[in-house]
Order: sequence, then structure tokens, then C-alpha cells
Amino acid sequence: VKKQIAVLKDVTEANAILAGSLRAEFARQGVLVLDFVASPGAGKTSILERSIERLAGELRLAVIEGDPYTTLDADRIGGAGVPAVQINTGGGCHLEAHMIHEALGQVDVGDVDVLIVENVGNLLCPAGWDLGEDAKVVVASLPEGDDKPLKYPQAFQNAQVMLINKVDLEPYLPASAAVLRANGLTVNPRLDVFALSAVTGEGFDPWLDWVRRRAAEKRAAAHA
Ligand SMILES: Nc1nc2c(ncn2[C@@H]2O[C@H](COP(=O)(O)OP(=O)(O)O)[C@@H](O)[C@H]2O)c(=O)[nH]1
Ligand SMILES: [Mg+2]
Ligand SMILES: [Zn+2]
Repeated sequence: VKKQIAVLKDVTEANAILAGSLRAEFARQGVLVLDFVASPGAGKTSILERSIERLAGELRLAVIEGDPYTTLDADRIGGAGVPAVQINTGGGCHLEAHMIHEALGQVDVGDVDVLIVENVGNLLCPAGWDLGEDAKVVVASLPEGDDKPLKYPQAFQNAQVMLINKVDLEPYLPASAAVLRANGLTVNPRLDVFALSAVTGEGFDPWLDWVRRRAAEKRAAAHA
């Protein structure tokens, strides 16, 4: 048991070192990097598709899609007209920094303002792996229930943004967006919270303004 713990520590240390060098490279290039974390079906890809549609022509975007086996999400993003690199984890439950490093062989971050990573659908371990991102964005959708921040606190503690998705369904569900927001803020009072619907498009403006502001800050810091 001791030996296994030692190995795991080495792996996470190696990940932290590589994530640090990715972060330095992203800072040098002035590219904002967001890591989307959520359970399967929360609406990560749908939010990306609509965000891309709204930001196209304004910001240069690229997406890295982490998926256990398929290219379905990368195909959706490619269909939205943005370069999408697929990482198949072969059943692995989270992305690691070395996978991002490899994917960067296929994206020229010098030509990108915002790089979005869609992590493997899982509210547990993706939260614990640094990918060199500026922020983790946790998506929690109302049909999952409004108690998820309390049950999976790490995903919310390690995020800077919480997107409450599928607010269009609120009239049909016992879950409450207000309760979900309050539970998120209980676990992490520093969260920026935006409630939206990837189907109707409601609530996207404040979220997209957050992306615009952070992208501009990142670019300005690189040029300073
Ligand atoms: N009603 C509703 N359905 C949504 C919304 N966002 C996503 N969905 C649906 O939820 C399902 C999962 O969405 P997807 O984007 O693939 O989730 P992901 O697994 O987190 O990437 C799909 O059937 C979407 O059409 C939303 O805001 N409202
Ligand atoms: Mg997806
Ligand atoms: Zn995992």
C-alpha cells in the first residue's frame, strides 16, 4: 500500500510540474484556458456550441475534447466551425496535463484567444488534475438536482465559475436554481455563478462577458 501511494504522489507531482510549464506557455501566448468539468449530460458540449456561435468573429477559439472513447463531441464542435482536437482517454475518467501537452501538437495556441477543454464527464477526479488552465468551469444542470455541490464539493471548490444549466426546465422540476446557486456558494463563496440554458440561450450574456473580460486581461498581461 505504501508503495502505491508513493507512485500516485509521483504521478500527481509530475502532472503539477507539466501543468506549471503549460500555464507559463499559455501566459506567454496570452491565451485564456478554461477547463469544463461536469457530470455526463450536464450540457458541457451544448454550452460550448452556443458560446462558440455567439463569440465567433470576435474571439479566436479552439477546443480540446476529452472523451472516453468517441469523437462525437469533437464532431459537434468541428461542426460549429472551430478547431477541435480529440483526446480519447481509452476509458480513463479524467484528463491529465500530458494529454493537453500532446493535443497542443495539433493546435497553434499562438493563433488562439480562448482554448476550451471539455473534460471527461465526471464530477469527481477531473477537479483534482491541474491542466495549466486559468479556471475550471463547473457545469451543474437542474435535472441532476440542486444538492450536487454538497455531494461533490471538490468540483465546486476547485472551480472559479459555476454554470447552472437547463434553467428552461425549472418549471417542470423539483430542483431550484436559487438553491443550487446557494449550495455552490456555500461550498465555494468565491464562485462566479451564471444561470443559463443552452437550449433557449437565456442567461448567456453575463457568462460571455466574463469570457470576454478574462480573455482581454490575459492578452493584456502577455503584452505588458
Ligand atoms: N432542456 C435543456 N436541455 C439541454 C440543455 N443543455 C443541454 N441539453 C441537453 O442535454 C443533453 C446532454 O447535453 P450535452 O451538451 O451533450 O452534455 P455533456 O455530456 O455535458 O457534454 C442533450 O440532449 C442536450 O440537448 C439546456 O439548457 N436545456
Ligand atoms: Mg460533451
Ligand atoms: Zn479520473
